[in-house]
Amino acid sequence: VTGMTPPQPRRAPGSQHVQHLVVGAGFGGLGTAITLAEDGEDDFLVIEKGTEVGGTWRDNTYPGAACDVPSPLYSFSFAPNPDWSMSFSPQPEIQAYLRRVAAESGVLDRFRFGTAVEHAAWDDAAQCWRVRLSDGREVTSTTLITASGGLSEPRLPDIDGIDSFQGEIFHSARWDHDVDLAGKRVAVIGTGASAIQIVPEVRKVAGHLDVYQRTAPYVIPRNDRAYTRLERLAFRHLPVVQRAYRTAIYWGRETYVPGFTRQPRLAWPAKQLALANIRKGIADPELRERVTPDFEIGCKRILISNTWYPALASDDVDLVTDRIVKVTGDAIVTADGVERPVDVIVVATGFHTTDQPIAQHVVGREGRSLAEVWSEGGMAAYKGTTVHGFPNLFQVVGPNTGLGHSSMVFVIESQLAYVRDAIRTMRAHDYAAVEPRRDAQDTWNADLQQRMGRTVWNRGGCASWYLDEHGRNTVLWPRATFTMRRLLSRFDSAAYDVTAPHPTTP
Ligand code: N01
Repeated sequence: VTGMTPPQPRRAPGSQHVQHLVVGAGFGGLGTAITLAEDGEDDFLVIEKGTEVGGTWRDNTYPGAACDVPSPLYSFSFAPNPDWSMSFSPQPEIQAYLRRVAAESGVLDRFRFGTAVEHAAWDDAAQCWRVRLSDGREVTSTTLITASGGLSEPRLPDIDGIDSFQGEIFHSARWDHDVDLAGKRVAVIGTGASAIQIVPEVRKVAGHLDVYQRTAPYVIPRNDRAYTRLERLAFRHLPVVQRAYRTAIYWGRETYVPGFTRQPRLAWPAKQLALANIRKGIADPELRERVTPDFEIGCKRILISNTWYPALASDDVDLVTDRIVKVTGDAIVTADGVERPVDVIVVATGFHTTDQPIAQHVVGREGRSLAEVWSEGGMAAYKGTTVHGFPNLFQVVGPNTGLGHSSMVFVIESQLAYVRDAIRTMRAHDYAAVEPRRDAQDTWNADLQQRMGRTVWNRGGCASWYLDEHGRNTVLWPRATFTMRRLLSRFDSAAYDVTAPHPTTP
């Protein structure tokens, strides 16, 4: 027999069945859709709560939004982008790229925008996912492929009185472009990757800017430049040139960064670069001291900017390092008792990372949600992609697949190789369901966590969004990315319980 036997679920009247239901239309969801179509797996539906493709690159439109991964690494390998203008791409170019790839791939007719997955439960009798959408419809599917993003749900700070603020307030990933910042007193809370891009831009228009720093980050120079006309011509007409850039950057990063996460002495040059960046950007010794990090470099994401320190050093910007104790109707109050009036608060406080919101909505074979299962020991999956107790669930950018040093597009393509081989295997052997065995998943995670213990992320003396409440790093991949690619190159059925189709329809 060849071909997954189509399940014959009990359906609600008017419900639709598809072979594959994909959640999310960012790099992950779009890549999944294109891959499925390429394999002739045309019976799929992509559910996206936003109004178009793009994911994080659609949502993050704040001033200065740009990628901190070099452009040549930031496209699908099957769709290089000849249009990059800079060595680090601004957000509008990435969003334009994703729109173009989506339009040219011919898959958009299977995307349902403006719709969210409210509930997805595995029906063990019918061997399918039963999914309720926000538009009230029910869809059943053989596989559920979540590509809802690791950095998609804003994390709002729990600050006393913040709800009583009478001015404008919004998260960095939900920028309110209707708010005119010209001449206003603006506060930016946070000093992560988003804030360091926002502050230098907002400073140019705001009347005054207060930057609230809880932890000083390491910031190294951003070696950004516009590509020359010759380079751009080459990208367009000689794709091999961009491929060569891509290979050189990839291997340059791969040979240095994964090693330095485990060997502090290898991090020394990066630390010197960051400290020199402070000296170059800030003359005042007192301010220099306040922006100097007190943990090992690499423990948190290393940021890149040439404009962050000069912005902090400028007269119209104050760096506030006293803890925020409350927000009033028109001011922010810090632990030293100072009350700073403010018209607009930009909350650049990051995302829900170790508590993925999609996990609350996905319910497995035993009637428990992913969130419930993960609340016991933290996020865990097999090969970052499949989860014991959740048959035919595939997660693109699942637990421990994040990178601090290279491109998530590489990770996504590695995972897609695994997912497509899983689907081929299911078809070839007529499996109705595949589910990683608990022992395989446990062994995989024990190895990951053992490796993690040796990295700067766990022992570098910082609190970061990589660590969950148990202090486990369930976000990052602790090995070289080519190792990930190799380990995900084939679907390993031996690690799975497989189910033959039910002979009769329930
Ligand atoms: O978020 P973050 P982000 N009171 O979590 C502070 C990617 N990204 O949006 O360090 C006061 O890093 C918090 O302080 P602390 C990239 O992977 C990529 O900036 O926890 N402060 C921190 O300073 C990145 O790592 C690009 O002590 C509070 C900040 O808010 C990830 O997104 C661009 C607080 C949050 O920093 C997230 O970056 C932008 C509170 N209650 C982002 N709560 C690219 O260029 C939090 N903070 C590709």
